[in-house]
Amino acid sequence: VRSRPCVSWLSGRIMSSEVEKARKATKGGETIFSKIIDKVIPADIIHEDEQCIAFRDVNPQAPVHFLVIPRKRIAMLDDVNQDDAQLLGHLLLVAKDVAKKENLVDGYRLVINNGKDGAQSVFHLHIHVMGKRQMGWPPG
Ligand code: TR5
Repeated sequence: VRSRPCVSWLSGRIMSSEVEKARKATKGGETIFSKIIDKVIPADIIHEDEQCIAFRDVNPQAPVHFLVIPRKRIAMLDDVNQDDAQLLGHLLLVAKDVAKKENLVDGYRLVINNGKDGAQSVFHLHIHVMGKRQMGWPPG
């Protein structure tokens, strides 16, 4: 019986420092994003309402790169339930509206990293919105 070759999805790829950070990140406690919501630390906030805020990513992966995050402390997508359905819809609508304000007329990419394999480094749910460049597929 021939054994199957072991394929590593990371082989042949460069693991970015962001991914390395994500692989070490752990869930629990206050995050840097709570401090941004509470205005304890500064961020370039481009949208605020009663349910969420949007601010520019400090390490942008595209000419326009912002994050939409709920004020409610939700660590990751895995933790949402039916009670959060309206909030999740709201986050998507805000992502679309802010993308329009940012003039992303030729399209944009939304990303939610969930957990270690998803390369999540900050355990406060967030939607990445990236635009003003051609995205590739599949994502790394
Ligand atoms: O890897 P995930 O999906 O968890 O994404 C976390 C994102 O948060 C990364 O794209 C980081 O660049 C971004 N990030 C991290 C910090 C930060 C931030 N964006 C804006 N402002 C930030 N501050 C003040 N501090 C951070 N540690």
